[in-house]
Amino acid sequence: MSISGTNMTDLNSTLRDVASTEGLHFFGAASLDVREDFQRFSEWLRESRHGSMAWMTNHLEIRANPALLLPGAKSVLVFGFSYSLGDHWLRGETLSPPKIAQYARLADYHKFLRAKLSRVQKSLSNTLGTEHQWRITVDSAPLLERSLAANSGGGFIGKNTCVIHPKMGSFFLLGEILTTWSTPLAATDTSPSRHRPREESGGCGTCKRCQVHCPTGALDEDYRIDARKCLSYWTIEHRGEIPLEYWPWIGRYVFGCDICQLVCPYNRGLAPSEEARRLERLKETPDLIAMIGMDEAFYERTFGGTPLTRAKRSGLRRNALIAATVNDDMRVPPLLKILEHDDDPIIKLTASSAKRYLEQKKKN
Ligand code: B12
Ligand code: SF4
Ligand code: SF4
Repeated sequence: MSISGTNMTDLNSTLRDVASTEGLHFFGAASLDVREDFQRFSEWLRESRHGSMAWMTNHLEIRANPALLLPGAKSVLVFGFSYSLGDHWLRGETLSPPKIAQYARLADYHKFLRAKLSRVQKSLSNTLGTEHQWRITVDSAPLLERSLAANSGGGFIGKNTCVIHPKMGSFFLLGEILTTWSTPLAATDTSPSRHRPREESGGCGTCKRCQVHCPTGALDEDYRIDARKCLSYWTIEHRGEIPLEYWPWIGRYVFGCDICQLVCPYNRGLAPSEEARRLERLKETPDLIAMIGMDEAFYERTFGGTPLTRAKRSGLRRNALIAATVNDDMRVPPLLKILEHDDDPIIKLTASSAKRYLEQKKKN
């Protein structure tokens, strides 16, 4: 078969080489038809499962029809970037001291993954000529990325709602290239499998480990999440106070949460990805008291260029204050007197709640 004089087998292998050099473990192509999943998404919004993420209700017409993002778009190329740093779930794990989710310990994927996809796209343009239009998105447009990934053959959607590749597990990030090219590319793995698949073809079967281990009951229905109960939502996306019922778990995960993936059999024995190690920025959780008291300079120096900036300085100080409080850090009580007069209203409120939390704990 030939497209603009290009042999498809050659194109697939060129793309495979470029993707592999970039540390992208998978690519596949899909049509832009996500109507069925858009119905699921609309239902999810109707039930207010998005909590305070009001931005999720914007641009619904694009989520329903991704072709609106690029005039004449016919298909999408989906890429997966494996980011495992080798975290594992140990039986009876306490996860103390407080952890940061694996993806967030790397440089900000919105930037490095976009740069990788940009190089891939250039190589495609070089091969195919200039007749096609392209648009790169990495969690930057209102797309149903998991649906597109599953449609491209990049994996299946698990009961924890993540896209899981049968051989690579679920610790990968997604990026897309929308194109006016009606691509006939086949789904392709670009790197050798890093562990033995549980099932060649994937699927959850009767497993429910993620639902059983989610500490807050956020995976209350198969393949559906209630973000309002998810630690990742509270520590990353939510602006404002965090209800006390979630505090004990923020003492385990101060930013994001990986529990429903760490317990998944598809991630068992997953080795760290070399490219992820290269992009690692935070090797350990910074001292919580230093985080609570951090000024702009400390914040920029420590978290600048990482996904943690999504929570802003205020959100990170709030999370650190909660984690230090529930972990009985002796430095917290004297600090609360100062924090109750902090310039940031969220810190003021969290400090008052921390005081109540500690008083209550003393009584019990
Ligand atoms: C909002 C959001 C969140 C929210 C809500 C999570 C959620 N599950 O919806 C919060 C803040 C909680 C969150 C957390 C995390 N997120 Co997030 N998040 C997003 C975002 C921006 C939108 C997701 C969305 O539309 N949710 C609404 C629900 C309804 O959609 P959905 O879960 O994608 O479900 C679709 C399919 O599952 C399908 N579907 C629904 N029901 C059913 C039923 C069946 C039977 C089937 C077959 C399909 C199906 O239809 C749905 C609509 O398309 C995407 C980026 C993007 N633009 O897609 C990243 C994204 C999903 N997040 C990602 C990551 C890495 C995470 C975290 C791991 C980060 C962390 N360590 O803390 C956690 C994982 C928590 C979890 N179990 O999902 C990655 C996931 C990669 C992957 N391998 O799946 C994405 C794709 C970002 C990226 N570009 O890589 N996230
Ligand atoms: S990320 Fe954590 S809190 Fe959220 S669904 Fe998974 S296990 Fe539950
Ligand atoms: S833990 Fe089990 S049920 Fe959950 S996503 Fe993994 S295989 Fe599916």
